[in-house]
Amino acid sequence: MITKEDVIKKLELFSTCLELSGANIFKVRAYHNASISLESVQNFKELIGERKLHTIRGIGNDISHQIYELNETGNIKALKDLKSSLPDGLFYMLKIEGLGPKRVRALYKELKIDNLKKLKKACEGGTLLKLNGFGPVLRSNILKGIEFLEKNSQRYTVDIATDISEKVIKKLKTLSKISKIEIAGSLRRKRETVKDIDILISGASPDEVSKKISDMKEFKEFISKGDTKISFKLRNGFHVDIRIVKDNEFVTALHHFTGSKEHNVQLRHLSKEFDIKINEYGLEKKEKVIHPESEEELFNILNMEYIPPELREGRGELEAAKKNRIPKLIQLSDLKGIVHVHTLFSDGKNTLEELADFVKRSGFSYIVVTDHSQSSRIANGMKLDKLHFYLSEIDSINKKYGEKLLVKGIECDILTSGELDYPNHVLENFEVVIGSVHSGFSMDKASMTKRLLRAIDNPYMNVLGHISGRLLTKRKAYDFDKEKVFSSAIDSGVYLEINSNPYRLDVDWRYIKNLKEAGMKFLITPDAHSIEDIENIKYGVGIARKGWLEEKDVINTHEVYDFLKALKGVKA
Ligand code: DGT
Ligand code: CA
Ligand code: ZN
Repeated sequence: MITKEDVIKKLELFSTCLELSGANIFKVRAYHNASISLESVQNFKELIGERKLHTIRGIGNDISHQIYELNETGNIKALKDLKSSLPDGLFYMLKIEGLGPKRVRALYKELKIDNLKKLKKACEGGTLLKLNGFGPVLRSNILKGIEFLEKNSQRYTVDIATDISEKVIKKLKTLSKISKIEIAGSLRRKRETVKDIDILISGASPDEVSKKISDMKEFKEFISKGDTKISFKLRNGFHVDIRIVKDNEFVTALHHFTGSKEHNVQLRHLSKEFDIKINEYGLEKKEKVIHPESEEELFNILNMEYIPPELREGRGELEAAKKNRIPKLIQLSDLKGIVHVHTLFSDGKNTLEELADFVKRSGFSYIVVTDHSQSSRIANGMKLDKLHFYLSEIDSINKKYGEKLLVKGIECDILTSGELDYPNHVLENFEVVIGSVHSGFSMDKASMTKRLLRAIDNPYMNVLGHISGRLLTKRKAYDFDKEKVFSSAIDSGVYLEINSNPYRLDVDWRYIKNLKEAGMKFLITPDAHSIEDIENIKYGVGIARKGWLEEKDVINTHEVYDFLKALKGVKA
């Protein structure tokens, strides 16, 4: 059965399409209002089951029948037809901050602009300014938005890349005469987004292997087919680069194609001290070629300890490895608790019971449940009258199992004023309070900084959630004074979330190492809306590793009571 959130999204899309097509404004509003009405409906499942959606104020006969159609067929035909009558480019234009359906409609109707390219031209050429309501500030914001989309739309989030790479590798493994096969490039380094998938293969005779891959029916659109390099495009547009080398070249090639480019350049420079030339085929010393058996050996030859791929970004890892100061990086198995999980109490898909049952079956020992607070309307945030039930349910489940499987948490909105979404006497009832920004993203830097600082001052907030608000490949981070906010958080004992949602992976790993050195502690969380989502923490662990974190830097590596103690430590 379809969820309420799915219906809300579809109705909003319907309203947007109507507005883009220039439909009657009352009709546009009818769909928008219907979606708003649905947000506060508690018994959606019953109403749709009994075909009584029309009893909800704001949902008329037409719309309720379209929702039944959606539920039964997975589609609304009228919406499908309407959407396909509109140029795709309009929907890309909508991704730009400041451009809603009304403005996109005006651009389309008045200036015949229906894609980003034409929009950019109109901004640069000045025709945009002729349009009513389009001034220089908006123009500059639109240009920034286009630039962001151009830079990021060709990159993929790491979850999609991981899934695809696993499928491709599975197929490649069916070929004979392959000795080794490994992911390289940014995906092996656990970057937050990737441009393509790099795969390295070795075999006794690379050209035979290459020939076989070129003949594989599964990979359709080949871009190039060489003896050592094959590139192709998958049906979904994804690029895959495969390199095929001789068996004894595998280690140096793997190191080379893992990168990063900066790391490689620095290592090559350093190897000159040893009179060694390093490239993908081997290490060359006085005309003699050495073929290390492992990456460990490769680094050892250059008088260094092994550097895990995540650290190979050219940000001080070589110096550390020379001094044997590469940290013992955190691993997935170090995590004891799963923090930041939503349930049916707000916009999650599972019940508290199901989570408790999951903890019992999994290798983890507790879950910190953190449903949304009241202002998160779209996420079905909990009104005050619901909280008592939420909290007592958690207690009674723990009692039933005779152990603390579930911890009482909340993901509390940080309002635009910087106040939290519940008063302190309510916040007091939670064991973990994650403060998150879910609205008002377009604030200027100074106001956003003030907002975050005020939230950090709240005595009950323990954790800053997805601190930058970015949605990788989709939405830019908002700006705030990192120095001020992070140092205030450290001083106040507010810890930082590493959110493992593949679209967030927020806080950015580039800040983590310095923050750790300044005394910050972290939590690696899945921000899960279902039990399946919990698996995403592997991506957060990758980010933590990129930030040089060890087990002791991450507090959900503690068992539950020590975790709560660590969390409350400074604040108390
Ligand atoms: P991406 O694809 O943008 O997500 O990032 P990478 O790091 O996977 O970059 P990619 O696919 O262009 O190249 C894979 C690796 O090959 C890269 O990490 C290092 C190596 N590589 C590529 N181009 C160069 C280069 O010009 N110089 C050096 N030293 N190494 C390179
Ligand atoms: Ca790559
Ligand atoms: Zn959130």
